[in-house]
Amino acid sequence: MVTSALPYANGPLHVGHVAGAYLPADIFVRYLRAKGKDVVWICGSDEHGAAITLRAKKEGISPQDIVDKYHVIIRDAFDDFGISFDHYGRTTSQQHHQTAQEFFTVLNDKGSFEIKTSEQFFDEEAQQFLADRYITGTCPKCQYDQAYGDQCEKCGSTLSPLELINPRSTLSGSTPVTKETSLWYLPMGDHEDWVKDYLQKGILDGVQHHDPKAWKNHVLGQCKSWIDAGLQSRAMTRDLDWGVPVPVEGADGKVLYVWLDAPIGYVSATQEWAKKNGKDWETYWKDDETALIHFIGKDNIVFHCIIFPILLKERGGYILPTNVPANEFMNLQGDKISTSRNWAVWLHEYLEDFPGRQDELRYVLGSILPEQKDSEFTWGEFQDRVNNELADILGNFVNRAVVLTGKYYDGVIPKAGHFTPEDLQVLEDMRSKRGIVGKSIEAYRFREGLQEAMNIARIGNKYLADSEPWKVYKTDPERVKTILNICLQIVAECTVVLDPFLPFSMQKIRAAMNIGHQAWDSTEAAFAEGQKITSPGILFTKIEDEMVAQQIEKLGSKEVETTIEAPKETCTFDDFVKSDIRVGTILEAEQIPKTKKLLKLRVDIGLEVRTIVSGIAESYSAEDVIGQKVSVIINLAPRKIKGVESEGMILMAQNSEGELSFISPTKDFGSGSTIS
Ligand code: B3M
Ligand code: ZN
Repeated sequence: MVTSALPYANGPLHVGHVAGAYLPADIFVRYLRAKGKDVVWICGSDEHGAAITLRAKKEGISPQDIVDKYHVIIRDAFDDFGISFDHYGRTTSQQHHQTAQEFFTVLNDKGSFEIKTSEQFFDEEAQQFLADRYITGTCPKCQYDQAYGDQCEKCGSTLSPLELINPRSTLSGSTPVTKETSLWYLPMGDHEDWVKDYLQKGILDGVQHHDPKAWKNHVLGQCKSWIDAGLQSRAMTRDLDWGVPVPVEGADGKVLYVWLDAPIGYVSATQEWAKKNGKDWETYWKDDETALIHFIGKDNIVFHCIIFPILLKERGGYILPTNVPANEFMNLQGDKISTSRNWAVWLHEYLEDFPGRQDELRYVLGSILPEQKDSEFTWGEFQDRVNNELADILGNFVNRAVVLTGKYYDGVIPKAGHFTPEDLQVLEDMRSKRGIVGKSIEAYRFREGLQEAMNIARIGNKYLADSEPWKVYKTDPERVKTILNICLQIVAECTVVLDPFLPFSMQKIRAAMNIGHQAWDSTEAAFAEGQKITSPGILFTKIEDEMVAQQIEKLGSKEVETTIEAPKETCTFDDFVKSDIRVGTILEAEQIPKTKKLLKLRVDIGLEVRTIVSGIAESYSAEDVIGQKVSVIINLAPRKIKGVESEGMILMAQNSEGELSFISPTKDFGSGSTIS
């Protein structure tokens, strides 16, 4: 039973997502299928939670419209990219709601939750309780000032809203009040002992469940620091109107916490798959012989390694994860991937810009997967790897082997004659790779596996160069039959061992060579001598400099989504006209020592010249502002800032990135002109 994290249906997928939880799982599952394992791979859209409702608010459409839109975009991009899920579900499906509610009911009836009434943050303007991404504030652990109510994205700490310093509503920007409500808590502390044994020793219910050494260090490390801090009770319900309703009488207006409902999505999607395929879903979730493997990104680790296992064990009868091979993050072209800055390579856009070239991206991402630490994608490396490795090594080798067979033998695979010791060595080297690659894949070392699989093409290339059939043909045509037979065996071997990584190109080769999809453990010959083959055509064309330049150009350039600040409370006209705002001209400016932001300005406001301290130095340097026309409030009471008496305030426009801009008349108006 293999799962990949359910992406939030609140935006399209980028290469970071792909490299985190999807491409590695696809390689793994394609391999298991070739091994003949009974494997099912499940994913789907995560359609609940604040990620969805906040996005809906931003786009000005309903949450249902948001998930309908992105579910299709995400599903189709996966499909197009060859991500071969057995089933891609969604958490708004009826099956899911039913399964999630039943799961909750069983736990609730068993007394697995503690129902507690307590004060929670509430936004009076929006009339809504605030949790998760609805509330931000300063992280108590690292002081980052944009931490969310459930998690600090800077230091990775998992938080509760009440821990935030300086909490603010993300809906209205206002400081929340507290209001009483009841929540269902999972008392995770009660489970600490067995969770420790399970994660640290791999022991569950007194028996060896898995080998903890097979888990990645960074995964166990994150779990350990969570457990060492003491497992806190965590609320499993939310007072919201979008989500799976809490199936308890009197719990109107309450839904399941998205991190309770989403992982159950793996189960409900398996049920949907089973129904469609005449299978029994319980084989995959309740049979001790089944290994459950979760592919995720590193921000989802504690949910899959601690919280979901507690829920599964409490529910009873379910198996627990055998491994959670989480990946770290992939950066892009020297910076963090960022949706809001459009610093991303979007999967659906790649597929449009590079039609039919899925394997190129699969190859490059597969070579740089962030398996043990963060990694980085650059378009330059993309070009290098496609041109120097895929095209020059793999593509070139396959092409030469097939073309020479066409030229000398009319496309009929020649019969091998006598094998030299070198021939036998090459065949042995080639055959040894299957086992090596298989071991790497089973250990979740996909980069290493891909590298080893590509070595088969390297062996082939070298063999061709060393044996020079184009020269030998003139003197010993019989010998060339053996050489090309061996080359074609190497090509056929590629179609098995590279298939999990490069399924599109391997399929093309198999079709051209008229060979089937061989099982991983098969020792039968891949083809019969005398069989006719055709050319698969050019497998990989080179990436031109211009294409690289275009892609780099595109980064960060599209209309950037802005976070528009919520409107302030209404104020009266009379209040407003009390402000006396004038056009001023900056005459002098100097940075205030030991400050980053402050400039001391002398500003001509027509009536007189004033000293004004202004926090603009991160956007403007002192030299730049001399002579600048600005807007000044001149009737504020004077204020001492860093020992300087400030006699007014410059009005500035500020964008969502925090950058400042002067506001000045677009005609040449003199100092002292009024603004109203
Ligand atoms: N949707 C979180 C994420 O995209 C979440 C994963 C759910 S897996 C059950 O980071
Ligand atoms: Zn933090």
